[in-house]
Amino acid sequence: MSGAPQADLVIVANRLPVDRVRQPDGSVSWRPSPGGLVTALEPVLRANDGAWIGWPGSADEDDGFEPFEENGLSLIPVAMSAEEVEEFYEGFSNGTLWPLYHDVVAKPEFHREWWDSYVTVNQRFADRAAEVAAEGATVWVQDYQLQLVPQMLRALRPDLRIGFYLHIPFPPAELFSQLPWRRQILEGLLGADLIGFQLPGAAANFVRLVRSRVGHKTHRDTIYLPDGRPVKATAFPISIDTAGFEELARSEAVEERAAEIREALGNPRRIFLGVDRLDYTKGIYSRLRAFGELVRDGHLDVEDAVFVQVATPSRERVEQYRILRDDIEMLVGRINGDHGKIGNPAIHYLHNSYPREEMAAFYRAADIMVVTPFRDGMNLVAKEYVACRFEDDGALVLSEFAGAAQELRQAWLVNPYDIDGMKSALLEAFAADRKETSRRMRAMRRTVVQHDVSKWAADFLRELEALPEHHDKTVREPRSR
Ligand code: ADQ
Repeated sequence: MSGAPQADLVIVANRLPVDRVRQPDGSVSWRPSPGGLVTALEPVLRANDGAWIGWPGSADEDDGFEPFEENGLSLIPVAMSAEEVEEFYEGFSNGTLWPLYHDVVAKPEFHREWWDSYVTVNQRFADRAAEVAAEGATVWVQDYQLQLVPQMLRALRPDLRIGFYLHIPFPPAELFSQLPWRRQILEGLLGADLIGFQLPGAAANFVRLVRSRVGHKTHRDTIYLPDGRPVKATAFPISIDTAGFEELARSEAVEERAAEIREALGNPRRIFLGVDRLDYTKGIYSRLRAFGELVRDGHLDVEDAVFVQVATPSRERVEQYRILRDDIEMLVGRINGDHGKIGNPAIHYLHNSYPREEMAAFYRAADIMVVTPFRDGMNLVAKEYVACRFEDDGALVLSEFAGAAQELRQAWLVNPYDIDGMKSALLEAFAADRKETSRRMRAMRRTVVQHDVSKWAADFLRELEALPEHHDKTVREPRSR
């Protein structure tokens, strides 16, 4: 392919780590949208002539889709039409797979046109990866939007080493089996040499499904395909840039901003904080209800305790997300109307996205972080909070259905379906003394410091390289970090 680099390491993800912005004069420019994934992968991409293939986030097919360099990274945009955004992205990815993989918390919709679009767009990503990857290169495909890419890519380029990582849960067979295209998805994933999941239980669900639905032989975490190629399915719990967050949290600017936030909230005794994408899997409504009842029943006083809920706008064109937003905003209005006082609303609700510095300031200002998803692959917010609490203080109330609960055992673990249980946990965390919170936080901090996102990426790539293979190139370690 003309102009495209020949990369030894290729990341294929639904989104590029930049946003495509069309200027008023019609020209196209790029705005970085940094996330944990790019922070973790940047050094290893640089050391391996790496390239990142992804959609730049706006529907457009015309121009501005040539490969380009941004901060020394080779970025390769994949275009999507408005119809594909609707059918592939909002439809099959977020209306079918997202609810199905999250315990059917919402009802998944099955539409054959959505599936057709999923196949078409996956093929486009696979074609692009096949053009860009050097002979024997490593290609790492990310997440539920691209589950067919491993098989499609292997058909085009059997010389490649292919990894896949699923950021969201992988459901039990009883739920996955509802999917009319279940076999195609399983076979799509089996194009990879290594399939990574957040938790061992998810990997086990996958292996069991392959055995029962596709009929391949399996032994522990390995699947043996009829042509003798083994596929390994195993857990790699993702993490965050722990040192980066801690450094931010220790900065004077963030410390000052945290004090400002506390001051603006009236210096209450305790600040509760929720930070989530506005998504029905995150359990925002139930947690606010639990807090509202504690205020209503006089267990908490709005002069002592305040709840700050930061909700990032998300998937706003999808009907279920619009309804969720209305429901939450109505609840916040009702709780504040019934129990707030002048200058002391019970809940501060912010529907906005913030820079990392502001997020760190929120984490520093909060005494009790409340993370209560009904189901979550990992939940990075919980880990970010822990990373920012370098004085070993602060309490974490965490849903047992977040992947993070398997590592952060010392949190106040709750069942988000049990409103009374959540109320008790919120009260316990509210009343906990410094000795108790320190004991818990110290242990959690050890986990998050030892397992950061660089380790996650290195562990995955090392395992992928170690698998028996027919390739000769290996991923080089970054020279300096
Ligand atoms: P998400 O569902 O998006 O991720 P999460 O893991 O919590 O959930 O990550 C959210 C990220 O967005 C965090 O880094 C957080 O700081 C940031 N964020 C949230 N609200 C924000 C705001 N208002 N402004 C700015 N930033 C905000 C999916 C899966 C998770 C899995 C991750 C990574 O659903 O289970 O942990 O991928 O694999």
